Amino acid sequence: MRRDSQFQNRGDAMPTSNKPSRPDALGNGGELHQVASSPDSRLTTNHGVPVSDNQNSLKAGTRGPTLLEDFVLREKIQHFDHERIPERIVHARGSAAHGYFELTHSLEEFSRAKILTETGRKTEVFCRISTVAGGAGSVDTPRDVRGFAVKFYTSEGNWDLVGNDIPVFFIQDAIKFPDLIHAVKMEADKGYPQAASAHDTFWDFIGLMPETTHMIMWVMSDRGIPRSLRMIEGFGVNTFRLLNDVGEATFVKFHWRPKLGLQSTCWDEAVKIAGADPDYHRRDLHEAIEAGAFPEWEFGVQLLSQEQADALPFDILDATKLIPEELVPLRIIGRMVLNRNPVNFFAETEQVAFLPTNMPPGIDFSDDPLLQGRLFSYQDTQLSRLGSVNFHQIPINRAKGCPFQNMQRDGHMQMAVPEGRANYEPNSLALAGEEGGPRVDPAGGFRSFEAPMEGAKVRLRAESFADHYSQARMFFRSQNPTEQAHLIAAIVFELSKVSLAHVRERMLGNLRNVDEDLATRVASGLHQELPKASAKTAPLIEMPLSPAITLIGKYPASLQGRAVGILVGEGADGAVVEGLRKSAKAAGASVKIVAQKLGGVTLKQGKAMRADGQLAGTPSVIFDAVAVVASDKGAALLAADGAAVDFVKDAFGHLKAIGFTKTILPLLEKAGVVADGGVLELGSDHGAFIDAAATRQWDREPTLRPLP
Ligand code: HDE
Repeated sequence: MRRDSQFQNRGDAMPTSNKPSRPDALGNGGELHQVASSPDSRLTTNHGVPVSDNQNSLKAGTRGPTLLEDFVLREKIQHFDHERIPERIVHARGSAAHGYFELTHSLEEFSRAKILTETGRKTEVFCRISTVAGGAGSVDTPRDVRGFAVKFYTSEGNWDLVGNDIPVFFIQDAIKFPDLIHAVKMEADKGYPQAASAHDTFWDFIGLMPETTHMIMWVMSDRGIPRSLRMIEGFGVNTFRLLNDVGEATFVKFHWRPKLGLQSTCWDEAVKIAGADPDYHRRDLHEAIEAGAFPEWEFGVQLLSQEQADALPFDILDATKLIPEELVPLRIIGRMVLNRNPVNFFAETEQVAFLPTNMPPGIDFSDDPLLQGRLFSYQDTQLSRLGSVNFHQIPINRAKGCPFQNMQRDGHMQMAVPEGRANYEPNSLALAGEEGGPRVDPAGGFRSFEAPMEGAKVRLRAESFADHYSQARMFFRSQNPTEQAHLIAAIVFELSKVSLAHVRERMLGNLRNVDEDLATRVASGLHQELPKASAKTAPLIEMPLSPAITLIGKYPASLQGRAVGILVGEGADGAVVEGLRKSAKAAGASVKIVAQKLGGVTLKQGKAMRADGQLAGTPSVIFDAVAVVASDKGAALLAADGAAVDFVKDAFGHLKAIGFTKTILPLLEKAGVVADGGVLELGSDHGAFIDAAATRQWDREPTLRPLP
C-alpha cells in the first residue's frame, strides 16, 4: 500500500507537463470519442476481460517503469510477436479468392466422383494463385511459374487440384525438388537475388539437368510474365486417374482456360510494373472482383485409356511431357467463377493448406514419381507452417457440405470438443447404448485403382523418361516469330546475369539439341562461341507442331477485363475524355483518369475533373492502352514533365495503342513516338482507338529494338 502511494506520489511530484494520465489526455485517438457504447462493443483481452485503456501501459507513476503485472500489454505484445508464421518454402507469394465451380458435362462414364458427375450443382471453391520463387513480400511480376491451386469443397470431402499455369514441370522425380528450389531461390551465401531465376545457381542446375529443358522453354516464353492472374491458364500437370462405379480407370489431365484469354506483359513492362505497383496482380484480382467483373475459367479434361497412353511416343507418367491437344482433345466440362474476395488475408489466403492427397472417391493418383513425392510433401509441410496436426480445422481448410468425423483426437490447438469414449475402432459401445462413432463405407469410400504391380525395388529412371528435347523443340517451333524472339531475348537476359562462363556454355550445348536456330541466336545475343551440342540420352522424335501452346495465337483482340488510362492535361476537352471513357467501358475496359495532380484539371468547358491517379504514381505500364488529352497550354505543361514523357514513351515501347488530341504532338515527339497503326488521333468517333487498344501492336516491335 505504502509503496503504491509512494510511486503515485513520485508521479505526482513530476512537472505538470508530464502529468497527464487520462487515456486521451495527449490527444491520442483524434476527435473520435473511442469508448464502447455498450458491453457488446467493448474491447477485451483474448480471454474476454474488458480493457479500460488501450493507449497506456501500466506504469509505476506516469514516467515510471512498466509493470510486469500489465497482462493487457503482455498479451497484446506477445500475440504480435508471433503474428507471422513460416512462409511457404515455395509459392510464398499468393493471392486468392472464393468462388464456385459448376459442372456442365457429366463424366459419369469415367468417374463416380459427384463433383464430376452432378451437372448444374455449384460447389464452393477457394483458389490461390502464386509465384514460386519469391518470398511472401516479393513483387507480383517476376519471370516465374504461377501456382494455380483450387480447393473444391465437395460433398465427398475436399478436392485440392494443386496445379501451375504451365502444363509441364522442371523435374521428373520428387527427389530433385529440394535441389531445384535451392538452386532458384536466393543464393545461399549472398541472400540474393530475390524472386529471380537470372543467376548462377539456377542455370547451373538447369544445365546439368537436361530434363528441365522443356519447362525452361515455357518459363522463358511470355507465359512467364503474365498480364493478370485472370489471364493465365491452369494445369493439373501430373497425370491422374478417374475411376468409375465398376472400378475401371481412365487417365486424365486437368486444364483451366481463362474466359478473358491469355495475355502477357513485355519484359521491360514487367520490370517497371514491379517498381510502380509491386502488388499489381493482387490488386488487379481484388479490384476486378470488387467491381463485379468476376474472373472465370473453363474446366477441361483430356481423357485417355491405358492403350492410348501406351501408343504415345512419350510416357504420360513423366511430368516434363504434355499431351498435345491435337492428339488428345480437350473436353470442356465445367467452369469456375471467382466472385468473392477474402475478408482476412492471413486467415484465408495465408492459412489455406492445399494437399494433392485431398481427393474424393472416383479420382485417383497415377504412378508419376513427381506426384508420388508430392503426396507426402504437402501434408508434411503444413506441420511446420501451420504448427499443428489440426490444421484441417482452420475455417478455410475445413471440409464443407459434408460431415467429417473420425477417431483422431487431441493434438496441438484442438478446436473441437469430441464427446464420448468412442475414440477407437472396432468398439462395441453401441451395445451399451453409447455412441459407437463413425464407420467405414466400403462401397462409397475412397478406393484406389487396383493396378497390378511388378518389378524389382530399384532406384532407376525409366528409359521412357530419357528424351528431354523433343517436346522442348515442339514448344519452340510451335511459337510464332515474335514469341520465339521474346523467348530468346529472355534466355539471353538470364544467361547474361550468369557469371560462370562454363554454365552459359553448357546451356548453349543443351539448347543446340532443342533447335539450332535458337542456340545460334542465344549465342549471338551473348556474343559467345557456340559449343558442341551436349550428349543426348535418347534420340529425338519429330513431333507435329502444336498451335494450342502458342500465346499470341490465343491472345484475344478484346478490351474485356483490360485497363485504359487517360492522361488529362489542363484545359482538356471534356467531351473527348467522356466520349472515350464511355466507349472504352462499353468495350469492357476499366478506365482511370490520370493527371499531374490528384486534384485533377479544369476542363475546356470550365468544369473540374478529378484524377483517379497522380501521374508520377500511375505510369502507363499499369494500363493496356492510353490516351492523352489536353489544351495547347496543358499539353505544353505535360511536355515539360518527365513523367508524362515516360508515360507515352513506355506505352509506345510496350506496343500499346496511344490515342491523342492534336495538341499532344509535341509530347509525342519528345517521347519518340512514331506514327503507326496504333497511334491514333482522337476524333468524334473513338472506334479506331478502341480497336487498336484491344491488342498489342506486334508489328511495331522490330522498329523499336533489335530482336535476337
Ligand atoms: Fe508444390 N509444394 N511441390 N508443386 N506446389 C508446395 O506445399 C512440392 C509441384 C504447387 O497456394 C508446398 O503447402 C514437391 C508441381 C502449388 O498454398 C510443398 C514437388 C506443381 C503450391 C510443395 C512439388 C506444384 C505448391 C509448399 C515435387 C504443379 C502452392 C507449401 C515433387 C502441379 C499451394 C505447401 C498454395 C506448394 C512440394 C512440385 C504446385 C513444399 C515436393 C509439379 C500451386 O509441400
